[in-house]
Amino acid sequence: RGIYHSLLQLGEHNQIPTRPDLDIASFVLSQFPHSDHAGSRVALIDSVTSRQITYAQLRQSIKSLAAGLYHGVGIRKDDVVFVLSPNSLLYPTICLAVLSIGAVLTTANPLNTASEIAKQVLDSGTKLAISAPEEVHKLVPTGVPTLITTRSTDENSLSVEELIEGSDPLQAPKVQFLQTETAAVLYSSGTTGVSKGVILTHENFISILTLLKWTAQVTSSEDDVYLCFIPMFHIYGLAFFGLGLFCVGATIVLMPKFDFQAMLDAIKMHQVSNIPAVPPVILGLVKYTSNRDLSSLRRVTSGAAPLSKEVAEKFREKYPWVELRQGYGLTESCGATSFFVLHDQAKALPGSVGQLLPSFSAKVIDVETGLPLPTYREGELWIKSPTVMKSYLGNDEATAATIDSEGWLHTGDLCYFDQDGCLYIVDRIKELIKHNGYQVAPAELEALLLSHPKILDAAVIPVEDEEAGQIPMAYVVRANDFDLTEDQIIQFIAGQVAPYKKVRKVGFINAIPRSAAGKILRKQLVNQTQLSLSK
Ligand code: 4UW
Repeated sequence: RGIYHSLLQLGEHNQIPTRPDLDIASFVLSQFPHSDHAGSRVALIDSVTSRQITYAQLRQSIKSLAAGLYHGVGIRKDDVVFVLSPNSLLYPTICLAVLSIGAVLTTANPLNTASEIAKQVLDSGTKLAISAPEEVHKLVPTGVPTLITTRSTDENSLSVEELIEGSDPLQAPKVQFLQTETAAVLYSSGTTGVSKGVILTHENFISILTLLKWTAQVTSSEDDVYLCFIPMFHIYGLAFFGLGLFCVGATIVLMPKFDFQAMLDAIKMHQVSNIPAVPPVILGLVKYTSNRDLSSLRRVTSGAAPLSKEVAEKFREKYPWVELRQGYGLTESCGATSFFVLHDQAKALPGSVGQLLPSFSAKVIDVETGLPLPTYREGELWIKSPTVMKSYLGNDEATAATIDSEGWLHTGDLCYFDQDGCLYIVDRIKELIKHNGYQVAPAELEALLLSHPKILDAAVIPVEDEEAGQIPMAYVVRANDFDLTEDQIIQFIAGQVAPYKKVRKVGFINAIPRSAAGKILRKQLVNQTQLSLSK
C-alpha cells in the first residue's frame, strides 16, 4: 500500500542479468556489435578532428589499456583511479579498462580547482590519477602518481595513448569479482552538506545499462547518431556516453566541450539525430536558431534539472519533427529513474518527467506526517531499485539519513504522480543548487564564506535564472566592518571554486534565520528573496 510500482516491463530478452560474477565491463563488451562487419561500425567520432573509432578498435584499446594498467602500472582490484579530463575519444576506453580490472573509477569536473581536487583525492583514497595534460598541474600538489591522457613533449610522463600502443590486448588480465563490489565513486552532495562519494556497484551499473539499452531500443532507431556534450564525469554522461550507448551499437559524435554554435555545426555536419541534453540547451534551441538546418534531428532528451512546461511547448512548436522527452535521475540512483517511453504521452504532459523505469518502485511521502500519499498529492519522492547506490563513502550518518532500513532512497525532491504513473517534480526540498545541470553544494560555499575574517555568518540559496536554471546567492552577516562589498565577496569565492560554483549575487542581512536546532531556514530566505526581486 502506498507504493507506486513501475508500469513498464522489460521484454523477456532484456532482463537485468543476475550472474553474481558478471562485471560491468564484461557486460558492456558482450553487447558490442559482434560480426566482422559490425566490428567496423563507428562507435565514436571527434566533432573537432573528425577522427573515428570503430567498435573493433574500441574493444582493442580497452583490452590494451587494461593490460597496461595491470602489468605496466601495477593497478589492482579495488585501487581507486581518478579521471580528470574533459570528454575525449579516450574517456570511454579509460572507464572500461579501469572497471575491467576491478579497479574503482572516480571522476571530477576538470574545471574544479586544485583544492577541490585534493579533497576528492584524499576522500576517495586515489591510487592513480589519469589526467588531461592541461589539468595535471592541479594534481601535482597531491603527490599522486599521474598518467596523462595524450602524449606530450615531456619525455618523463607516460601517456594513456602510449600505454595502449605498447600493451598487448591478449595480456588483459582476467580478474574475478562480484557484482556487489564497488565500480565507481562519484561525488554528490545528496540532500545536505558537502560533496560525498556515492558508492556505485557493478550491479548498479549493469542494472541501469540494461534499462538504458531497453529505453534506447524502444524509443530510438538503430541508425541514430548521438551527440555528446554532457560530461562523462557526471552520471548522466557516464551512463549514456561512457558506457551505455555502446550496448546498442550507437554512433556517438563527441564534443570535447560545449559550445552552442559548435553544437549546431556538429548536428549539421554529422547528421545528428539524437541528443541527450539539459534544459539550458533546450532553451538555447528555442531562442537562438531560426535559420539553422536541424532537419536531421529526431529525438532530444532533457534531464538533470527542471525543464519548464512553456519551454517544452515552445520547443515542440518550433521543431515539430523532433520528439522531446524528459527524464529524471540522480547520481545516487546511478542515473535515470524515470523517462517517457511513449512520445505521445510526453507531448501531452510537458510538465512531467515520465514514468518510473522498470524495476523501480516509489513512495510519495508527506513531509509533515511521514505518511505515504496517493496520486496527485505532493510529497518527497522515495525510490527503490537495483540501481540505488550502496552507501556514501565513509559516511554512515549521511547514508542512514538517505537510505532507510527498508532500502528506500530519500531523494529530497518534491513530487507527485498522476493516475497514469507519470511523475512530476515540483520542487527541491534538499539544499542542492543546480547551475546548468551541475551540482553546487551550499554547505561548501558557506564554509568558504565563513573562512573570511570579515564574515560572521552566511547562508547560500538558489535564485531562479532563466538561462542557467539557478544561480547561487549568498546572504552574509558582516562583522562590524561594513566596508565589505558584494563584489569583494564574489571575488573571494571565485578565487577558490570552479566557475560553475561561483556566488553570483550577495545580500547583506543582520542575522541568518535558523531553526531551534540551528539549521538554516533556507526556504524563508528563498521566499524573502523572491519577494524582493519581484518588487
Ligand atoms: N527535473 C527536475 C528533472 C531532473 C531534476 C534531475 O547531479 P545529480 O545527482 O544527477 C542528475 C542525473 C540526471 C540524469 C541521469 C541519467 C539520465 O538518464 C537522466 O535522464 C535524462 C538524467 O542530475 O542531481 C540529481 C538532482 O537533479 C535534479 C533533482 O533535484 C535530482 O535530485 N533533477 N533531473 N528532469 N529536476
